[in-house]
Amino acid sequence: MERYYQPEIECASREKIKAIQDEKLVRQVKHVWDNVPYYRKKMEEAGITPDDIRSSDDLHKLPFLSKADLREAYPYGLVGVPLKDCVRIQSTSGTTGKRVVAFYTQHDIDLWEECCARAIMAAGGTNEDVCQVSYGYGLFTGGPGLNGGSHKVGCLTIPTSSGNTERQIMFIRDLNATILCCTPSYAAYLGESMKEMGLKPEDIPLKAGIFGAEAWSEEMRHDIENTLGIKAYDIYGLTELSGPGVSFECSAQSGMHINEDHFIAEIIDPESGEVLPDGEQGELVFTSIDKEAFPLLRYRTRDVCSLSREKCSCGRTHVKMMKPKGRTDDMLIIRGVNVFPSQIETVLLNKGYPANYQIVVDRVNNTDTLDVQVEMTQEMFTDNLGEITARQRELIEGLKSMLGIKAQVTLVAPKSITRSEGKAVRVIDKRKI
Ligand code: DLL
Repeated sequence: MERYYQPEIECASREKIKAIQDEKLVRQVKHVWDNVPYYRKKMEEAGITPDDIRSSDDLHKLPFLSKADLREAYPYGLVGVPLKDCVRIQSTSGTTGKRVVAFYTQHDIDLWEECCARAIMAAGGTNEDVCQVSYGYGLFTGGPGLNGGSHKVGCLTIPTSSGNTERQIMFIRDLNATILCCTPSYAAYLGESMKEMGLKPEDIPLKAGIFGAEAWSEEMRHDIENTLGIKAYDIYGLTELSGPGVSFECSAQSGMHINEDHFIAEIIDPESGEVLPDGEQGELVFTSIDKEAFPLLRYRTRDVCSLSREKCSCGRTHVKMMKPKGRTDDMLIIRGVNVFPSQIETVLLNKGYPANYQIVVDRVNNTDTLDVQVEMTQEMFTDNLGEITARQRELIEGLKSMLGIKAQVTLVAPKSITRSEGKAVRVIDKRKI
């Protein structure tokens, strides 16, 4: 078990981390040049060869890869090893266009599960723990990734997958689950259901949760921690790079350490592609320096966040990414103003509403409209119109000062917004543009 807290790597000096990255990057670029004609062509078009990449300082010379490239190269165009050496595929839940299909060798699976094992250990997990994995299993990477990590740590693993909320709660209680892995929106839903069953935080054996796969606010973290009586840790990842575990939170709960021995992170200006200094917000770009089957160089994630190299109280030295604010592609532009769903969530939760909301955007008479439908809690629920109007007005003002634009607010009855067992659908954009 101790193998998965690896201070010699996770707490290594910057020089050592850079040396690891330099060596692996040079090797990876050569591997891609030799085995992935799609990317070799991109390098040739950019006028570079593997000889131009002598260390991670040369990373910026490499061309970017985007989701459009992944679609164009679908399904095998970016695979870097013979198919007989691949043992698995996973795929994104994307609803538009072609799905992304990622390939893994056994080495890639081991590396991925090791990243998830590090995340579980950073959340305080040991082989004494019972870990319930309530992320979906199957093509989605959440279930398989955390399941593998949990095995590596030696936790007793309960592979419930998502759904069947009553059974989830029964297993947590009967089998004394101490760690819960699922999306934050599902964790909130489980908490709500437990409350309805009359369960208090002290009736639930859980001590930690490892929640990710979607953006969630600090306010939502506090709500989940209070309802379940746990510490809630963030975990980040994407199918293209393996799945969950690209980065994870530690005891400091302030940003996620990126597994820098496997991935090099950069932040770029999404418009110009220029690399931005630490601390500045922009689009996150990753280079996987260890993967064999699906080795992506400079992959643009579309996730918006910043990086921090400030000293962390946990002792880990790997760079931290701050909670992603959202994605460049789910950032809404409403009447010319950039709006992230997470900003709206912050306002709602700060005012005591649950994280059950939906954002409806439309265009009426050539003007964008923003309607935020928010569920009231049972305690707030009333048929007193004056009270509802006052509540709506308060939210409209809160949203105006956060976003700088006016939104409509509709308060709806408790439990009227569909709950999600996986990633929540927060935005309905009806504009035909
Ligand atoms: O969501 C992998 C995952 C599973 C991560 C379980 C964490 C836990 P995809 O379905 O390919 O993979 O979606 C990847 O989800 O680019 C982000 O936009 C978003 N995302 C993932 N984790 C977080 C997070 C999985 N902690 C896309 N915070 C990414 C914010 C997240 N967004």
